[in-house]
Amino acid sequence: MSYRPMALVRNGLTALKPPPRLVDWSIFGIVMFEAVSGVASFTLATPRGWPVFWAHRIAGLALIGLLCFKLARVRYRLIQSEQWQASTLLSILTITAAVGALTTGIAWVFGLDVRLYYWTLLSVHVGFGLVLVPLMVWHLTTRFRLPSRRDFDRRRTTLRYTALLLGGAVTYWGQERANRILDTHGADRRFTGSQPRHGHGNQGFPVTSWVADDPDPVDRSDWTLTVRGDVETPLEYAYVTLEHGNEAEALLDCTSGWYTVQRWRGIRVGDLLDAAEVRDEARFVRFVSVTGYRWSLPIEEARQALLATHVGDEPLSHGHGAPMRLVAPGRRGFQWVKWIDRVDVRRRGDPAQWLVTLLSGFD
Ligand SMILES: Nc1nc2c(c(=O)[nH]1)N[C@H]1C(S)=C(S)[C@@H](COP(=O)(O)O)O[C@H]1N2
Ligand SMILES: [Mo]
Repeated sequence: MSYRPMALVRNGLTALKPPPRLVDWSIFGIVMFEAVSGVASFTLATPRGWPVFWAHRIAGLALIGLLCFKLARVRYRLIQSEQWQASTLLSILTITAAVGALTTGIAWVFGLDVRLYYWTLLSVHVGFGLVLVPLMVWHLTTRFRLPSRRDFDRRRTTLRYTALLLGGAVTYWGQERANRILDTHGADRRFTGSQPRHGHGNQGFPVTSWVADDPDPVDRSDWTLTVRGDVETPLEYAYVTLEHGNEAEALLDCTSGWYTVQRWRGIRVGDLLDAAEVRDEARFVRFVSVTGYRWSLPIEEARQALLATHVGDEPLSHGHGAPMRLVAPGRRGFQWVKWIDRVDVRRRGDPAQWLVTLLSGFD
């Protein structure tokens, strides 16, 4: 043991390093955790969901430590071309996806707001994550080894993982401190990671589609809103009868990484349901776009939602969902269905809606 500072750091790191197989399995475990928490985070819009975002960030930073151990171990296999095998390419792709996901994630926390083509850095981060998962599974199957009993010294293993996660937590805390001290855009992020868009009305925030939905403009004079399903009185409204309604301020938080607070105007879903005389057995309200894109809310929540015709005193533009779009406070942007022409009152939820939001717009 030497007492020169570098040697101390090196010895400290070596003491933290779990056995190789455990490193491999931990990397796999964290990547899976990141995938699951990342996907789950897309459905969270209220501050209650913050632990998921924090866990995702801390685990991601802890992953850096594990990747360093791993890369230190396999570096010769990667840099000496005599040692290359078919699986080396897979390893390199896997590393690239992991490093891509980590760097874009970290840059996003610092508030870097560049676009690649038209994707935000956060969307690129998600993209890297989505390719990383199958690569990781494939990579693991080419060199499959279970960890052995010997790999688990209980005290040491606990200590090492505590240190790794604490390291991740402290690093994330440091990142947030740095954001505030340097006053980066990262400091304005919501707990979801979304950055603010401060304008008002149609021009105040971007037009976004979840995947590929992109209908032709809907002619207001041709358009009607239908309310049907588990109701005593199915209804059909023309646009002019819906124009004057309630106002509400609500926050739209898109999973591509921005949010906006706007004043919306339209008709309260609760009023529509009362007019249609909902039957007792009704449990869900499904909002359906002219494109087929749709989302359902539990009926009590739906009552509080708004079917907006206006934003910031302007009639909705086509891109923002004219003639009518859902304003669902407490829900993520992809659930705020645009170009709505039908409201279905139902007894059941609609699991297929998940798939439809992804596929709608593809022919
Ligand atoms: N019909 C339909 N509604 C949709 C979408 C879509 O692709 N199709 N995208 C959703 C997503 S992902 C978001 S963030 C918001 C964006 O609303 P905006 O374009 O008015 O900003 O609309 C939602 N409503
Ligand atoms: Mo979105």
